[in-house]
Amino acid sequence: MLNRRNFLAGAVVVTASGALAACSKKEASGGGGSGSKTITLGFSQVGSESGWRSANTKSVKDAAAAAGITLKFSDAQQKQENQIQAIRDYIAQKVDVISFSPVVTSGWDTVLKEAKDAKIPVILTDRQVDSDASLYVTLVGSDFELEGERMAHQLEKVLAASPVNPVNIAVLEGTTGSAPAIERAKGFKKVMDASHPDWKVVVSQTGDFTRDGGKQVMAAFLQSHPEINVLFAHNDDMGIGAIQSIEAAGKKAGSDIKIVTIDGVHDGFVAMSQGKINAISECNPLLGPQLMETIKTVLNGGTVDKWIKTKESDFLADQAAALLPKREY
Ligand code: GYE
Repeated sequence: MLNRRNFLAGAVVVTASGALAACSKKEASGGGGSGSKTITLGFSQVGSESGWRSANTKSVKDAAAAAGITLKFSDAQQKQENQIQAIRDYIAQKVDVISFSPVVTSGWDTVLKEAKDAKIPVILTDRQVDSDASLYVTLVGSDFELEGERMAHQLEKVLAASPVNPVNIAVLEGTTGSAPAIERAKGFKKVMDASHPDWKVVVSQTGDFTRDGGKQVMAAFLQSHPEINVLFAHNDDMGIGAIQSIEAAGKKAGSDIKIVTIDGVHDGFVAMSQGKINAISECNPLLGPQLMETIKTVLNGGTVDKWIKTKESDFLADQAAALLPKREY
């Protein structure tokens, strides 16, 4: 139950007519049967900022190969201008479909219109944009606001087992302007406002989703706010970086400062099994198979939901050691 991995089968909504079309229209079927045309996908990745991203990149590459889809892949190094350039290159190359994980939510209208004018469908993956929804087909990715809410509920459990008073929270935010940073903060605040007037966010700043960012920013937090006793990091990597600074400051991660993070990557689970991270809310990076299935459905004229969500679980430290060997990323 806790480690559900069966979402891939259930989450893509393919209508009956879409499924039939997928059987009859050979030209977009991929996989190289006689007379079939292989699908070419242009994919612009955010970067390689975290363990989550490495697992996501591997999932996309593996799933494209398994689906017989030709993948043109580019890494934007967390820069929007690089993503816009990559998308323009894919349009010029007349790929069949474009997919990208937008580094930030805003600023995509022009390039998305260019793709639409070129009649190339765009499928967002992982992160949302704030553009008009007519400019993309669907988003395959997680509900980040819900992740923020789930994280707050995990913190409730951590504090119930080991109370602190007052609750002085530091937040390491993800990339400024990115959907996960905006939505996770929103979800967490929603639960705080509704149920925890005693929780106080004493400091909150971006660590750009990187381990080094988490380390540097936490070191500064500890200087300016020695009263911190809880850390909410928007991803595992920043939490792991922060642990280094917490230990360097002579404090105990997981007890002097409770730590809750989002993602559930291997290294996050290792830190949780050592009691240094108290709870993790999972964000599943294995979006590749769902993305390829969605691409085939769309190119074959099928119907998909506007948002194909990922199912995820929550974990507490005492579960980590047993679950670690079974983790897929
Ligand atoms: O949580 C973080 C990564 O967009 C869900 O990006 C993704 C986030 C993930 O850098 O580790």
